[in-house]
Amino acid sequence: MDGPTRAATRLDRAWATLAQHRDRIVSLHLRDLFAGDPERFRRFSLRQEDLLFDYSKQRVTAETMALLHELARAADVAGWTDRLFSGERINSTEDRAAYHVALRNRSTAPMRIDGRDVMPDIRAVLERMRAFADRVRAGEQLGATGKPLRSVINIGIGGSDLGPAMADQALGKWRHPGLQLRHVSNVDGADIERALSGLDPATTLVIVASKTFTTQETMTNAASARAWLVGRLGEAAVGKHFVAVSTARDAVAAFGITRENTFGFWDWVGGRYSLWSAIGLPLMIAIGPESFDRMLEGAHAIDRHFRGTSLDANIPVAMALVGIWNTNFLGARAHAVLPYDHRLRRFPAYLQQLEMESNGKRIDRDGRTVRHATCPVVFGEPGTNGQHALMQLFHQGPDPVPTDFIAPVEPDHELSGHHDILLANMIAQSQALAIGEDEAEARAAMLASGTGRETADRLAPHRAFPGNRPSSTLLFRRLDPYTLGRLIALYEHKVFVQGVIWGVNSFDQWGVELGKTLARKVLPELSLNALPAEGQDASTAGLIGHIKAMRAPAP
Ligand code: G6Q
Repeated sequence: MDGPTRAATRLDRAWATLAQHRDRIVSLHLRDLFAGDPERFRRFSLRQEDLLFDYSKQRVTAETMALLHELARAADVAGWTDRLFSGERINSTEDRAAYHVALRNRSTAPMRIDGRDVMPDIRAVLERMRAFADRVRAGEQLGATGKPLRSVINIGIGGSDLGPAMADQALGKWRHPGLQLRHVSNVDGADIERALSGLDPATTLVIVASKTFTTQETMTNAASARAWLVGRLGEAAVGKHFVAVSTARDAVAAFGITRENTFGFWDWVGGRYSLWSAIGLPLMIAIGPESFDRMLEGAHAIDRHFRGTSLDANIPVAMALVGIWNTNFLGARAHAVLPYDHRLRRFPAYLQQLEMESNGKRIDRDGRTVRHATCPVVFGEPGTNGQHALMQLFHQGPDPVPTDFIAPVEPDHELSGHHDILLANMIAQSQALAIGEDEAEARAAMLASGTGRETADRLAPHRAFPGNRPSSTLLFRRLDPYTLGRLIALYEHKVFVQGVIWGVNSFDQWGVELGKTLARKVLPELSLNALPAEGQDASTAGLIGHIKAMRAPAP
């Protein structure tokens, strides 16, 4: 047998062994697992500095984890991790490296792509970002009329928006008090209208963040912002009020943004992995270069943990493997992320892109259809809000929704009472999901509180909680830039490991292309003067026709 065939056989065997194991333990209830092992929390929780990952409420045994580790070995997670960290072109469909780990490399080690160390370029851009951010923060970056720039609008979408927007909200406490930062992503004019409203163009800095500088939404919003500024301050003001973050220098220059105001990055930085690059500029302006550095350090600490820790103590590996177990062996098709920290309320949306754009694939790296499920639907809401909305389905719906609970042990506010209530609720939710309450217990509780027997019998099935619903809990001391960096990097590496095991390229996103092409065709057909749409399916033609009919002036 040659090497690749041997590896494929080993992988097939690992999947098959796990399936047999699942059949043997699928009837075990988390109640029994906890009752049978007082040490379960210790056995199934991992630590990195003050960060705790508790996966004891996952439906796994020691044997499950051992078999999942064998799956990771059979899929060559270690080899792929080496390729990730050595700048190989692992994004095979775009023939690029995926080298976000270099962006936050805080060591003196070189990081090479094709033999060339990229660290000097990374450090040079970071230095320019720091100098610019410091000037804005100090009120030394002046607009066309000589006033300091005090409002910053970041225009970008997808990877050029979600990271800075999420992190800005998460780290509001670190934000410069004299600056306001707004984020615009949607091509819906309501978004930019809201962002510009009430702003004085003379004190506004617009950051156009687009790797390609061709994205329709971003360029449309940038043009509107430009028109808004030029209308009030004149064409010559553009150079003082617009900054670009992009890899496309020529397109940036054509827009009228100077080289001095352009912050570059590289094709090996994927959009959804780009917060660590110049895409983080609005965040750096808001929280300051030192806090931004702390975020990079946090991510780097997780890079070291991921790379240097054995499979059985490795948090991103454990996150990935329990996700694979839930998706591929227990049949879960959704995954919820519930931050019990209101500042992290955009974190689920951020992870939605990270996970679903990376691993929402059905074709493997070799162009074949995958034989197993890949990325589940990822969604979430902050706790405790979610408890009063979507969690009904988690507790009593027919299908389990594996859940990640995330919380800081210490709050960053002085209000008494709140934080313990928050944490108590989070712990109670994971307990209710895991342990549940059967019909007999529900009936007994009703009888004890004075409900009549007939009513108790009738309501017992409605009030029972089956339990055995898996969740993990991530706890850390405080939410600060360092820890936010760690959290993001944990999920990045989780996604990476899952992509390796599912055999997909986690770093392309061809799924967004067809819609873009079709939108270009539909756009002119919406014009009132356009002839009725030809070659469109009946629904598309019908919708276009309906919009035009509603817009047509009354006869
Ligand atoms: C992310 C994707 C995508 C991208 C946006 C914006 O990984 O590549 O979300 O970030 O489409 O692209 P531009 O930065 O080129 O405008």
